[in-house]
Amino acid sequence: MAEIVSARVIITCPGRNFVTLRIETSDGVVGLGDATLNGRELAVASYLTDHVIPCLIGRDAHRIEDIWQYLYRGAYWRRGPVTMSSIGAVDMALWDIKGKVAGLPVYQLLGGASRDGCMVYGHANGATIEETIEAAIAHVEQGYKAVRLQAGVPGLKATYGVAKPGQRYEPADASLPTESLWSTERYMRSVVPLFEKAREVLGWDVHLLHDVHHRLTPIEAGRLGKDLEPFRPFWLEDATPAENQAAFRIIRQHTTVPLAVGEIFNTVWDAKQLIEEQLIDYVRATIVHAGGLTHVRRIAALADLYQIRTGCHGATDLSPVTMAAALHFGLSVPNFGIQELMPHTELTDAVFPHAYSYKHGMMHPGDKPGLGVEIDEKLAAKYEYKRAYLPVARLEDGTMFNW
Ligand code: CS2
Ligand code: MG
Repeated sequence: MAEIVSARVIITCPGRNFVTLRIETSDGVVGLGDATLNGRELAVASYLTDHVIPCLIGRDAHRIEDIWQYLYRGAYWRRGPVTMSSIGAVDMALWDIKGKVAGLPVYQLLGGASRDGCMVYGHANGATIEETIEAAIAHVEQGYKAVRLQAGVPGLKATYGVAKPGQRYEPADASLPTESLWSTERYMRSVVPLFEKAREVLGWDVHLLHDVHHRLTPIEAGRLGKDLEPFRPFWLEDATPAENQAAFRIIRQHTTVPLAVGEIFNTVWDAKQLIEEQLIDYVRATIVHAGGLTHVRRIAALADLYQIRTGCHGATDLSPVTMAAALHFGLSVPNFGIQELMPHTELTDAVFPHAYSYKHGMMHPGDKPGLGVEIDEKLAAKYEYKRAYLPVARLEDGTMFNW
């Protein structure tokens, strides 16, 4: 038995907020879990500190599945991003502990490596098509085999996925939500020229991805997909809001462009119909927000029955602890598709020293026991939480819209 004797939440803001759960056993083994929910961090911190941690003390850290079921069924109020990010953090920390006790990297506990490394995609973005293509060329020169293209939309002041001039992309940009304007018409006119130019300059040996970020109706998404078919996108992401899973039937009727969805999913129920009706090609649910390794493995196993692959979310608002867990999962899961990589800042990497590494367009979690990531608490303590919100979006007539 590895009795849980203490657990606490560490909140730090080395340029952006991260919430980390630290669990310690009676043998002094420490496990870490990411609990970061961009823009709602303190809700998860409180859910863990005030409602979960009291129930963990005295339990056997090795009973990962039982603790998962206890926290899911025992909550009564199931699902949702706050609950499932909290369960995800506990789950990651317990797998970290189990690996450390076994002296094995977590991927070995998940069935061992199914591949030599995890193919990743980077973010190429710019205010114009030219800037975006330049950023894509830079990624290809760094060895990336896959690049996501996001360009500014002519006539719009700001666009999701596009960094402010001279800054890294960080969507949580203000202590109250900033408001951005959206125009589907302007956007729809801008994507085909971007892909046309990209294929002309980059050729066909690099995978090109694009994130629609929940902005289109199903029929608009079908039209965009059809327009992009000649440029063979690797995927069109979040083409339409996915609460209505059946809406993807409309997109499927109009285009063969592969569809990816799910970075905001938090349980398999969010994707069940999409998977069973094969309405998507990649599922993006990730370790922190979808209940940890224990649950994301279940989502991937269901997806595998329908030849759907993983494409885990990997933005900078997921901490290096999630990146580590996602790479252990990605190295082992049979239906791995691709892993998103938005490199963290050097400061974040200093707060979270880790064993994972990038080489020639692939990443590997490393072979340190557990998840292979630590937290430098002394350094973390220097960076106090700073409230930050994701933007909101309105149409040009003022109507609230999807950000
Ligand atoms: C984006 C994210 O990486 C992506 O695919 O959708 O950057 C997303 O906007 C942020 O994670 C929101 O916090
Ligand atoms: Mg996205």
